[in-house]
Amino acid sequence: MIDSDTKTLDAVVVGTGMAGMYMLYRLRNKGLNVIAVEAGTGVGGAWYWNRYPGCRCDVPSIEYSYSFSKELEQEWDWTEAMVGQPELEKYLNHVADRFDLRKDIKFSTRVTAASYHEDNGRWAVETDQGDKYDTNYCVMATGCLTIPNYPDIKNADAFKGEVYHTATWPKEEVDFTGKRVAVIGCGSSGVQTIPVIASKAKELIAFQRSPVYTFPAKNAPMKPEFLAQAKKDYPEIREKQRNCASGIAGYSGPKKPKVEGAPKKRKASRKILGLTAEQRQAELEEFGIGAIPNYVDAFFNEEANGIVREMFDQELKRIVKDPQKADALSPKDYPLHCKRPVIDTNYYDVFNEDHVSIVDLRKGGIEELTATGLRTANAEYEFDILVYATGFDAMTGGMTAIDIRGKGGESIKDKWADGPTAYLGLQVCGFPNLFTITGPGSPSILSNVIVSIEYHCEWIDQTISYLRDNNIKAMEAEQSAADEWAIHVNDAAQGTMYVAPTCNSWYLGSNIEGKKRMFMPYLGGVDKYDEKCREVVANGYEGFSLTS
Ligand code: N01
Repeated sequence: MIDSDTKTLDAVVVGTGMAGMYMLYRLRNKGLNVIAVEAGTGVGGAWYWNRYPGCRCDVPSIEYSYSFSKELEQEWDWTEAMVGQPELEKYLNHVADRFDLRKDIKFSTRVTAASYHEDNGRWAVETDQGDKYDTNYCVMATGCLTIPNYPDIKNADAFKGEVYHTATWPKEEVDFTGKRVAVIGCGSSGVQTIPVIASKAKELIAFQRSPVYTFPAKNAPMKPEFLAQAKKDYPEIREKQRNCASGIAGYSGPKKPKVEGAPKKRKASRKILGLTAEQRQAELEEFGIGAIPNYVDAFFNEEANGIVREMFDQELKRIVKDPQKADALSPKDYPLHCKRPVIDTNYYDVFNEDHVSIVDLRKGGIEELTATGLRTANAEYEFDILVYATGFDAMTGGMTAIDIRGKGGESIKDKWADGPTAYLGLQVCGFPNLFTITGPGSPSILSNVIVSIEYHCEWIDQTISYLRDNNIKAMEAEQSAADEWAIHVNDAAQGTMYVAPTCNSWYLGSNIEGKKRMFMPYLGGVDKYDEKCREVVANGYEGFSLTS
């Protein structure tokens, strides 16, 4: 029974990051009655919430942009090779205005519950603002990195100073001038924010549990002639993005004509095994620390990984002058490529400054927060501002934070208690007509995520057309297909450093206590994944059950 306050819709899109915005655009264009619900006051998702100082994209902006509108591609001018959060947020606001998306977005509203009604194949969706929607389709555009992880530290509320999390940074500027600042966490967010905060603060202490492998970003202002050429070359760039594993075309400008007799530009080797110690040293000196993540054999081979780690350590010791700090920053406990390699601007250099110190929590963890700071097993520290850069309940957090109930009232939390399975990362068995954009089991964050997002939105759009055209009431992933796909996703990661026994990462869910260890994203590549999805459709939505 639907009460009179309930709004009847064709589709509800949850979240308006890059995925939700494009999904809304597509579904509305096909004439569906659709609403997008957004917890923030603006669009942008990750690029709305993560507004911490130094936040920046690590994919070239030419490639980290929507491809669906040729006009948009031509009219938007990026100012840097890899732009920061403010420019990305501006771009996404421009997209929202240009395509008039805001009129169908309910801002400052969080979806709290969604339950499936088996009798009519529809979803009942509720929000924290008291909205009720009765809808045919639910599209979860809740993102892979959405729910902040607050570590479980004793007396967490004891600290009396200002407290921030990089993933929920306030819009108002935080003034670090003359302040003593503590940052807990040294992953991508910590690495980006530490040098920027340190440039203002009187003192900065980084509390680090796992050092990262980080490489120079080499960001630079956008050259107008490069941008102009990229705009001309967009059709080829997009084509290449969709037909390679990473979703990154690696665009570097127009191909230069070959000059007869010109010396060949030297490149670092593809593999480290097979090079003599002298050759490795020569490569390190010629190409620098930035060449290290490109030795492909280090992805799979422990010996190769060991060699590149030694090279990394050697460079680290050269850059960071204080041997104790260099030792603390050395990621000796786990292989390169287990976690997402970070790219940075001045991260190691900032530790050469006297007012920046590092606390190696491997030698004694945080025991508790105090009114004035925190205490580790070894010492007590005082500071004015505490910044958590402790990451996310990744891949699943955005979904499990909502009380989603499918057939028989089963909750998504229970369904995923033994690890998240979603057929192709698009649908969960027992949750008909609910789609997940970049869900677990899809390339998602192991690819240029906007390429994967656009692909998913288009697939869902076309699938909904198919369901409507064929009077299909409910579409649901079959458990056997989801299980088989989960095995394939797991197999694709085997033999890589992502699943090495010493590896703990958010890809595996092992940054969250109690979360089942399981490699969640699909490593097979964007191209192979697209091929599989197309095959599934060509075979009449093989692996999905369709009920009229
Ligand atoms: O989060 P993380 P993030 N005590 O999980 C530490 C994307 N991103 O926000 O490794 C002490 O990587 C934790 O330690 P450990 C990108 O995909 C992209 O930095 O669990 N420390 C780790 O050091 C990235 O991979 C961009 O041992 C604790 C840190 O907190 C993803 O987001 C920029 C702790 C968390 O690192 C997540 O990055 C930013 C505790 N109790 C983010 N608990 C770019 O585009 C956790 N930690 C460049």
